[in-house]
Amino acid sequence: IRDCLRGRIYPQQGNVQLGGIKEYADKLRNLDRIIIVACGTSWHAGLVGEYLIEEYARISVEVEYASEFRYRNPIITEKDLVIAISQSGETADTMAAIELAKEKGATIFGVCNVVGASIPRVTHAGVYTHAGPEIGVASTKAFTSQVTVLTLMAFYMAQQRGAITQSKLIEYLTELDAIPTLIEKALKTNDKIKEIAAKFKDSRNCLFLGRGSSFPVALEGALKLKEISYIHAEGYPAAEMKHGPIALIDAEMPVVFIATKHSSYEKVISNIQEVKARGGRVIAIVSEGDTTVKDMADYVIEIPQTGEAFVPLVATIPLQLLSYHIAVMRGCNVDQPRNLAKSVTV
Ligand code: F1P
Repeated sequence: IRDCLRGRIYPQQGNVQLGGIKEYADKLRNLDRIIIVACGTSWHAGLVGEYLIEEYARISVEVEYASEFRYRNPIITEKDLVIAISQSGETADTMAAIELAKEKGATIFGVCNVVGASIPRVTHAGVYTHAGPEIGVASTKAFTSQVTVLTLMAFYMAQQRGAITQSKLIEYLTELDAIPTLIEKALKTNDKIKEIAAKFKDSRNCLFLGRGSSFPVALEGALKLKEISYIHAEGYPAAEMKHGPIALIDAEMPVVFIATKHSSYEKVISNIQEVKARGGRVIAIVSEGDTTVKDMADYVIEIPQTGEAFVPLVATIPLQLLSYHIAVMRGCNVDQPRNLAKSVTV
């Protein structure tokens, strides 16, 4: 994230510098709709992007699985902006989605990690995440870097469209600059997470719940657990629990909540109570100093306080660590999970 931010923001001036897309400032000012296409973890980053862009820049966003989008007949016009997100920059489904959107005249931005990869070569403009090479197959730092870039893009668009005051922007950018330090703090929960992992390593299923931009974080937490430990896991918006997943809850079903102190905090607390009333075991990611959830949940992991826009960046860290420790305890190869390829090029 530090590499991602370096040289890109100047909080004193309140100016978001995104070199790769600045020639498109006019287009961004007059845009009605953005379509984000991506696969896997990158798709989850796209969902975070949707929350942020709609919240701050007030542009309507659709987030599509590239693997599905490419085979249907979506409505795309030359007025649309398509943002393609890919760590490797080689994912065949994302490439095909770009080609389809390009044929219909849309402008394409890329958010990729690998400089000179196939996707950045076919986009009109874009931003590199500069996350360095990812050793493992499952995306980790790629996700946080993609979310960082999308956060900057949301602020850039908000600034271009006059949807944010200059003083608010400076406040947000200053906060964003402090995120790497907060993540270092969040990493200190490692030993505690290892203890929690030991309790849940033999689970057969796991549910991840969050609201707002913590919903994609829940999806990503579930995907990481599936990918590297082969435990069946589902991510849901916490509000959706009562529409189905609640039927699954019993003492054998760990439920991981992202329950930080933000706008939906009270509602998440009600969801935790609903799970506890059905005998479920709760692991909650909470804001530092929280005592309310601590009294309800079986285990809490405290992360530093952040503004709402930055929760996905910090709350993801303990979830990645949880999956990592569970996978190691189950004897799984975390770098090379079975059946998974780093770049899915077919
Ligand atoms: C997309 C992705 C990854 C996943 C795995 C398979 O890759 O689904 O999110 O962890 O490596 O590919 P990319 O387009 O972001 O490179």
